[in-house]
Amino acid sequence: MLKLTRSALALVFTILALPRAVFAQDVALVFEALDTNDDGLVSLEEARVNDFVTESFDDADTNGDLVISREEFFAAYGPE
Ligand SMILES: [Ca+2]
Ligand SMILES: [Ca+2]
Repeated sequence: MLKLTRSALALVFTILALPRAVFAQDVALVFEALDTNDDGLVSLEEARVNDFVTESFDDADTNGDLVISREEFFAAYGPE
């Protein structure tokens, strides 16, 4: 069980470590991977696994409610 969890985490980490350009192409996938509790929002706690999102969290959270909604996430990280 622990072993399975570890490989699942490793997979998610690989997805989340994608460079910025690739990140934009798979933004929906990254959002799903970050939203570990599936509430449709990425909290600062959930964002912590990705340095890029953590660093830009305040900019992405445009309404300042300390979570990034799907709309905010796509606006911040999606393709132009
Ligand atoms: Ca969440
Ligand atoms: Ca927000």
